[in-house]
Amino acid sequence: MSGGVGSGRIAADRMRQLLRTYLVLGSPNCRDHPLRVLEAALDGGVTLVQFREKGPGALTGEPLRALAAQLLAACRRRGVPFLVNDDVELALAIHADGVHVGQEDEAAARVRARIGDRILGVSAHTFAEAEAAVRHGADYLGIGPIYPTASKADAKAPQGPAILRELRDRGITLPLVGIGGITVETARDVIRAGADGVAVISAITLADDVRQAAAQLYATTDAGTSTT
Ligand code: FQP
Ligand code: MG
Repeated sequence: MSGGVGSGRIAADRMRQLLRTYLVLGSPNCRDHPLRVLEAALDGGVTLVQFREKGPGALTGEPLRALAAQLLAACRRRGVPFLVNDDVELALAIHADGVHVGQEDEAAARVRARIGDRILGVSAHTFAEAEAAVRHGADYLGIGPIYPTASKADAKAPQGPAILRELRDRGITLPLVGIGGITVETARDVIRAGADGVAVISAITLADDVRQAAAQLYATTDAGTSTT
């Protein structure tokens, strides 16, 4: 796992593997207790987890911290790294494996200085944002929204998988994960366009069978076995 004393920044190849099936979740996204949803998703094979407590009824204060610690512990039991969205303070308090920040959050370079070698993910919507995030010390970029999404109230216009191809063509080699409205039906297209993996909320958290949904996404995102 990243961030151990003296272990240095995560290697790009390891980061690519972790991005394969990336679950983003918080209590507003879950019909069941988030811990139960997370456990089922881990059973299904998710490779990385981001705690994103946003939306109607989002927890704050001590209940927020307690849930984060509980979800982190579940990930630790399975050896799956656990990142915190936006909240660097919370990430440091619970000793999370990293942080994900967007363009309107604390500046990436500042977050890098605060978190040391922990994993830093940065959202980018354009080549200019991607290029800047690379310079500011991101370990991976979250690119989206690829498709329309209901999970983020202030989401920008969907860009389609073509944005990933554009970033690759223009020389971005950092690990990339697509996010926004991705389903088991479209995950393959996102990988083919140049992503190392897919990040999803509802495709897993709102599935009738969470474990199966995670397993299907994992099976679909194997970058090495494309047959088309
Ligand atoms: N990509 C990823 C992931 N996670 C995210 N949370 C975002 C993009 C979006 O700050 P941001 O980040 O634009 O919005 P919010 O804080 O509401 O999520 F890493 F998973 F690809
Ligand atoms: Mg954010």
